[in-house]
Amino acid sequence: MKTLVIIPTYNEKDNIERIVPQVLEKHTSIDVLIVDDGSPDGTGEIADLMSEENSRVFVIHRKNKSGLGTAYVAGFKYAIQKKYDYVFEMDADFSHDPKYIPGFLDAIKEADLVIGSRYISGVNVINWPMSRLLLSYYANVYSRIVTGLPVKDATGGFKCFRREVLEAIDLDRVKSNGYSFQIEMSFRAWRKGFRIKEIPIVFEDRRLGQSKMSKKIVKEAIWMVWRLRLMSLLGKL
Ligand SMILES: Nc1nc2c(ncn2[C@@H]2O[C@H](COP(=O)(O)OP(=O)(O)OP(=O)(O)O)[C@@H](O)[C@H]2O)c(=O)[nH]1
Ligand SMILES: [Mg+2]
Repeated sequence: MKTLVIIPTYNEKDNIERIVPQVLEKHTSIDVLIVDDGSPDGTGEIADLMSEENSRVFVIHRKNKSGLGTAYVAGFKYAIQKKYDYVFEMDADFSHDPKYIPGFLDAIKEADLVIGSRYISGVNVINWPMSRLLLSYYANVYSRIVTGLPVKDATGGFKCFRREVLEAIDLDRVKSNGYSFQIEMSFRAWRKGFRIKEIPIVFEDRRLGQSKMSKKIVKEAIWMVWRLRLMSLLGKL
């Protein structure tokens, strides 16, 4: 089974060089695709060097910082075109520990989408300020109430899709770009009847590099869940 791990990057020079080998060593069937948005810190050049040295590393360059959602959509289209069987979403900043990858690959045998969840056995988040944790936790409660999506960690971004799920979703209609991108992808998969499974992960806050979290991302999520509910009711998803 061919697997692609998509890692979007913006200013991750301290992380990218370390995370990619850790992903590749998990299985010989795994390739990595870095989607870099012209990082001023040179992440894109580092990615190119890694790609030159390793035939399992690929890079997509986009000129400007255009958000996580569209970065993943570009990666998904690449994965579909190259016929990867399993496609991961993963952050570059070590909040998503590559050690969980084998667990995802095991779980995907019985599911179509596997989500690494911080909130299925208590709260598994390390080093987040309480305010950020509460925001994330209640964002999940809110999104579950509004959309009905039966997932405990709908904003989590450590995921593995079967290619069929990505093929079934009209990627050009995926509108959100921040955290709500995660909700939107899972919601669309769920409404199409795909099997979603959550596995527990421990999420650790980044040690290196800067957070790209913003008020805009939170605001987007607040109305996006209503949009999803409405579109689904109208059969326009
Ligand atoms: N290509 C691309 N990658 C992005 C963009 N925004 C964030 N990323 C990457 O997406 C991943 C998650 O972003 P983070 O900055 O860690 O955002 P977060 O996890 O919500 O917040 P922190 O962990 O607190 O920093 C990281 O690998 C980022 O480098 C973007 O606009 N374009
Ligand atoms: Mg992060």
